[in-house]
Amino acid sequence: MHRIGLYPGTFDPPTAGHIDIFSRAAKLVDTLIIGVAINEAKKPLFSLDERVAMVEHECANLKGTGLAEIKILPMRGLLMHFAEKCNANIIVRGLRAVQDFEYEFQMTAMNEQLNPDIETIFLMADVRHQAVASRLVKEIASLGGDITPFVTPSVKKALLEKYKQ
Ligand code: COD
Repeated sequence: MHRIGLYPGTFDPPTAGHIDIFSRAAKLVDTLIIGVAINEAKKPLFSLDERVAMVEHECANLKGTGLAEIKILPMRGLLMHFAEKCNANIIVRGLRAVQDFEYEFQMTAMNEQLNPDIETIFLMADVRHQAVASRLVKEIASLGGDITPFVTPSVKKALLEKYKQ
């Protein structure tokens, strides 16, 4: 069976935690689709196009490694409709601390009822990246703190430019 994994997220911006999950997921599937959600509800700092471009950049060295084929796509509408359109058979999510569990549990249980043939799997990042969250990275950057440990130099530059405006 050709395993097509869909890792959906807001990636506002992609962090060391997301990148860790990209490479773990790429070892498990034949094709990894990273679905960058429009997610108006979260009022993203970066536009959809900016986030797709950032994820493309963060995945550049995963491409051509002989692991999964990697595709980065903008995602609008319902996750499960998008997953069906992509022929995904696996949804990949990351788990950080206990507080993620409630949200992920509810989302998975409801998605499961929308399409029971698509399995959701959860991956944990390396211990150094487990606590990293886009929301806190933005908060630290906006208050002039050093975000070097949490994002790559190009995401750091993009964040600093946003907060300079
Ligand atoms: N370590 C491990 N995992 C991490 C880390 C880390 N440090 N940081 C983030 N993650 C994981 C998150 O837990 C999540 O699983 C994934 O990476 C993406 O995180 P975010 O924050 O970028 O993205 P989310 O959680 O905002 O994405 C939510 C969706 C956009 C996927 C969701 O809202 C959605 O499906 N929207 C479409 C509409 C829909 O279908 N709604 C019904 C849902 S039941």
